[in-house]
Parts: sequence; structure tokens; C-alpha cells
Amino acid sequence: MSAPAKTSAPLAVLGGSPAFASDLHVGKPNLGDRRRLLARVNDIIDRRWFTNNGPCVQELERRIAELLGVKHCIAMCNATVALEIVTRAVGMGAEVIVPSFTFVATAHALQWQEITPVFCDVDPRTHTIDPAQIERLITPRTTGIIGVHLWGKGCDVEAIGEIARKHRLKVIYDAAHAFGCTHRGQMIGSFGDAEVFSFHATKFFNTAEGGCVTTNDTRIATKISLMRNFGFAGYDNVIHLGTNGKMDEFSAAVGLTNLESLEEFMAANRRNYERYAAGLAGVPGLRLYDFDPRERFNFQYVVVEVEPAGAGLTRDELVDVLHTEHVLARKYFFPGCHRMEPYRSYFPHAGLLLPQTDRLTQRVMVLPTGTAVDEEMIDRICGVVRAAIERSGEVREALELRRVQSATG
Ligand code: T4K
Repeated sequence: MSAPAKTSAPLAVLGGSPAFASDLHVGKPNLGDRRRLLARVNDIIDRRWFTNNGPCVQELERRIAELLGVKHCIAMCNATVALEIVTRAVGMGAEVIVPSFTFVATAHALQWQEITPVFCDVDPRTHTIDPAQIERLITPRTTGIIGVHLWGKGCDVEAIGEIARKHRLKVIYDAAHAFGCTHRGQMIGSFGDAEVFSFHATKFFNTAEGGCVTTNDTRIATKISLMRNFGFAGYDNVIHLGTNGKMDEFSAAVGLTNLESLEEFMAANRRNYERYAAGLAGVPGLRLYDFDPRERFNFQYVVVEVEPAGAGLTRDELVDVLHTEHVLARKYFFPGCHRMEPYRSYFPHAGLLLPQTDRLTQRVMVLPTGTAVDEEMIDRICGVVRAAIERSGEVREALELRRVQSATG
């Protein structure tokens, strides 16, 4: 293994050539063995059974339940619809406490059903919902808590469980990022009343579009299975309110194929993460989000906090520099749900209770990883970041000049 780049790269923003000839994305999909996938697709075509709880969906559900050590896995068309269904299935309504530092789908899934998301601040180190803040947000209208295992890190499920028991609240975990991860040695998937995973194309384990709900509660699982298929309990027999949340066979085939390469994807992400850690070590003003080595992680997000006083550049400036190099770093989850519509109109002062969220949304950037990214590319990215911070004064001036030029045409 060659040593990570430590030297100053000639930056595009200062007149050099971009580090990459084409765009490098954060979310380029992983794909397992193409031949295995095509064989499965051929079988689906031969069977002429494309959706509605087909054999690929059933097999995927079985395998995921086995992997996560949970009784029930119900495959879904995506995690957003899964969240909508599961909040109804467990009986959430009125107000639900949820972090604002998350993808907007977590909040939208509630608001879509006219359930009010009550935004809670996060722990500055773990970026997950801060249990110490939850209790003061509880009102007589509170029906539940949705914790988000952000970046794959498990929430403090023990503290949340205790609060929920004390106040008789339902608990769901948005585990969109946490497939294959553990919390205190236990696979994420069995915590709370139910957990929801996303298998969107940009997730390290994907089904193109898709997701699932996992739970050990058979009553909830039965309800969710009905609700994802219009409430049908057999031909012409609707016994429950429902919607269409089904996963199709082609997505399930992608899932089954990708599941066979899960360890390979995780190993690639871990290797990339370690390369970033080496390449960014000692760079002033940067903190790479870290993971407990005793846990199993999927490392699908390489998360860096930029502290402007130390780096000499803000997160936004560093992201601008990376974009000029065709490295499409992302500002997840800027600006925070509470600063997006409709929430900022409904709750214009929500930020007063969310100082950590507001700080993180200004500082966090996410760098490209996955099987499409190799160590040499990471060395180049780290070289850009190092050079930008070493030459922060010049970089700031060059960015300012660009801004003025683009504003004046
Ligand atoms: N809860 C949480 C905590 C979540 O993070 C998410 C989703 C959900 C719930 C809801 O899950 P789903 O309903 O989606 O199953 C992406 C994903 O679309 C979204 O699924 C994900 N979180 C979020 C963190 O990231 P965006 O807005 O960043 O952009 P998107 O989808 O355009 O993808 C990012 C980049 O990836 C693109 O710029 C290009 C690249 N890309 C994307 C696709 C789809 C590819 O190279 N190939 C592709 O096929 O949301």
C-alpha cells in the first residue's frame, strides 16, 4: 500500500486542473455479481410474477430476518413509505419527537399523516437524538419517539426505552443508514417497536428503490403486511386501511444479489474509511466522525466536521473547493429539517432548542466512498483537502472572486 498523499495538490480553484476528470458522487450504487443478477431477472421474466409478494421478495425477507436476528422482516417500496406505514401501525398520532438532524423523509413521513414532528436536538459527538433533551419536549399530545441511527451509529436505545416506558410512548427507529450495524453487540433491527431500513440506490446495500420494516412483534408485523397491500387479506377481502408499499421482484433480485456481496461492500467501505483517516490525520480544524471499534459498522458515510477557526475555511468553502475538483461532497443534513418547508413556516423558532443541530448542519460534510472509490482516489481527495487548508487565505480570495464574477455575469 502506498503512503497517503501529504503534499500540496495544485488546486483547480487556484488555476490548476481538477483532480478528477468527471464527477465523483457520494452515492454511486454498489452492485454485486452482475451474472447472478441477470440470472435472477431472467427467472422473474420466465415466471411472469413481477410483484405482490413474489418469491424473490419472500426470500429477501427471510434472509434479512436471519441476518439481523429478528422475527419479522417486511420488504417495502422505500423507507419513506415504510415509515408512514409503521407509524400508523404502532398507533402514533398527534405529536412525535424526532431529531431535526436527519434526512427530511423522517419528518415528512409524520407530517404527511398530519402528525406533528417535534424536533429534538442531538448529541454533539454521536449526532443521534439526545435522550436528555427528549423529556422536556413531552406534552399530553406526545405519542412516540422516532430515533435515527444516523451514519449507522445506534441511538442510545436504553435511555430512550426507559423514557418511553415511563411515559407510555411508542418507539420506532429510522435505521435507514444502519443495515448490518450493531449496537452494544446486537444487530440493529430488533430495537423499539419496529425499525425501518432504506435500500435506496445510494445506500451501501441497495435494491435500487426499497426498504424494509423489522420487528419482533407479530401483531405489528401482521398489520404492516396488510397495510402495505391495500389491506387485502386475500382476493376481494379488504380488512384494513392500507396503501401500496410493496417491493417488486426486480428490486428484490437486486437485493438478493447485493446481499451475497455484503461483506465485500463493508470491507471496501472500511478500507476507504481507514484511508481517509490516515490521509486527513493532523489536518487542523477537521474531525473525522469515529466509530466504536467494538461494534460492527457499514462505514457507508465518511463524515467530516469542519471547524472554521482551525481549518481557516468554512465547511461551505471546503465543499466549494471539492466541487471544483469534481468531488461532489455533500452537506448532509443541511440545513436541518426545522429549516426546511413546511417546518420553518410552522415552527419559525424551533432553532432556539436545537443549538447542536444548527452547529452540525453548518459543519458536516460527507465524502465519496463505496466500491466505486479506491485508495488512490482517496489520496487525491485528501491531497485537495490538505492543500486547501494549507493555502486557506489564497483559496478564500479565489472563491470570493468567483462569487463576484458569477454575480456580475
Ligand atoms: N431516513 C433517513 C435517515 C434517510 O437518510 C433516508 C434516505 C430516508 C429515511 C428515506 O429513505 P428512502 O425513502 O429514500 O428509501 C439521498 C437518497 O436519495 C436518500 O435515499 C438518502 N436517505 C439520502 C441520505 O441521500 P440525495 O438528496 O442526496 O440525492 P440523490 O438520491 O440524488 O443521490 C445522491 C448522489 O448519488 C447523486 O448526486 C448521484 C448519485 N447517484 C444517485 C443515484 C440515485 C448515483 O450515482 N446513482 C444513482 O442511481 O438523497
